[in-house]
This record gives sequence, structure tokens and C-alpha cells, in this order.
Amino acid sequence: MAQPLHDARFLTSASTVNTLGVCHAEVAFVGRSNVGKSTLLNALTHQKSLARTSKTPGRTRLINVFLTGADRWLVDLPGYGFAVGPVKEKATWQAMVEGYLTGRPSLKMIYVLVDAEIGPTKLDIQVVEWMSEMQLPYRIVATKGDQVKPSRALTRRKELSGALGLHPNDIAWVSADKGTGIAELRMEVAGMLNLL
Ligand SMILES: Nc1nc2c(ncn2[C@@H]2O[C@H](COP(=O)(O)OP(=O)(O)OP(=O)(O)O)[C@@H](O)[C@H]2O)c(=O)[nH]1
Ligand SMILES: [Mg+2]
Repeated sequence: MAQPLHDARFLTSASTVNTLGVCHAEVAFVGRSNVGKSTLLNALTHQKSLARTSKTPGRTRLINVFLTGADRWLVDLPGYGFAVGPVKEKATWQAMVEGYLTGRPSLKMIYVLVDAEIGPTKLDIQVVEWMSEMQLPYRIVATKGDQVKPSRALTRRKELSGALGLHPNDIAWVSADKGTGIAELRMEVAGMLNLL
């Protein structure tokens, strides 16, 4: 395929993993509200408004599934750490996202998005620890790289990766705004989905 992921189209939204059908392979995008999950998905698929984005955290409220190829999925998940809203809603979020992440045998990789300038937050670290415990496959993607001053980039990379117990090269560094790192990540995702 010359341009993998470019054919992505909306398939379905779900509030529970139980109603999702089967697919050949899927990857998911998780992270704090507002970290740029939906924007990254649009950049990877080369589409402006495939996944809805917003300046207001909490835009994505459901498990949103996008189809690429005949039976491969890209899954946009609601963000965590969205402070506003009743406690009950947070419990619903947790059940929805954790249920999805642990309930999909075809899930090949979870891309955990961390803000390059702000992260990792305590919650980011908790999520990564939980994934390690659950033995889920994950990879850290540092987003909004354009927000980090070039003079601080090297230090920031060391800080962010160090806080997660990783080497800077273990992390995919991207900016959806500037397009940095997007082509590389697209090829990686396509490989995970066995599209290459
Ligand atoms: N500067 C900059 N801003 C970005 C980048 N990616 C996303 N944003 C902005 O960050 C905000 C949130 O982006 P979304 O993609 O909606 O974030 P999300 O993680 O899907 O958020 P929820 O659906 O609420 O969990 C928007 O205002 C985006 O324009 C980037 O690479 N650089
Ligand atoms: Mg979103």
C-alpha cells in the first residue's frame, strides 16, 4: 500500500467493549484529555476531521473505531484525568477504557500519548504502570513537540523518558501541528496492523 492509513473511515462508536465486533488487528490511542489523541489520528490518516478534536478537554466520550484496509482498526479512546464531571462518570470511563484495553485479543499496540512539554503526569505514570502489570503492549508517544523550545528539547527528552524509566529513543516524538515524526509513526502503526 503506497499510503497506509489514508483510507481510514469511521466505523462505529461504543460505550462498552462487549458490543464491538471482531477485526484482524487493531491499535489504540490513549492518554490524558487534551493530549492530542484525536489530532494525532487525523495526522496519521492524513485527514482533517476524521476524529473530532477540541480545545475543551473531554471531547471524545466513547470508544471510536476507524476502519483501515478491509479489517484493521484504529481506536480513539476518551482521555483520562478530565477533572470536571461527577465521580460516577469517571468510574464509567475507567470501566469503558480498562474493559476495552484488557478485552481485545486483536489489540496489537496501545499508543500512550504524553504531552512533550507537560508530561509525564502522575496519572500518565499510573496508567503505564497498570499496563505493565497487565502485560499489555504499549509504546509512549510524546505529543505537541512544537511546544517545546528547541533549546530545551534535549533536556526535556531526557526528563520525560527518565520519569518513565525509558531511554529517549524508546519514545516516538511527534508534532501533529508541524508534521514532525508523523510519517515514521504512520509506518510503525501500519506495520503493527500488518499492512506493509
Ligand atoms: N501545538 C499543538 N497543539 C496540538 C497538537 N496536537 C493537538 N493539539 C491541540 O490540543 C488540543 C486537544 O487536541 P485533541 O486531539 O482534541 O485531544 P484529545 O486527546 O483527543 O482530547 P480528548 O478527546 O478530550 O481526550 C486541540 O486544541 C489541538 O489543536 C500539536 O501537535 N501541537
Ligand atoms: Mg479526542
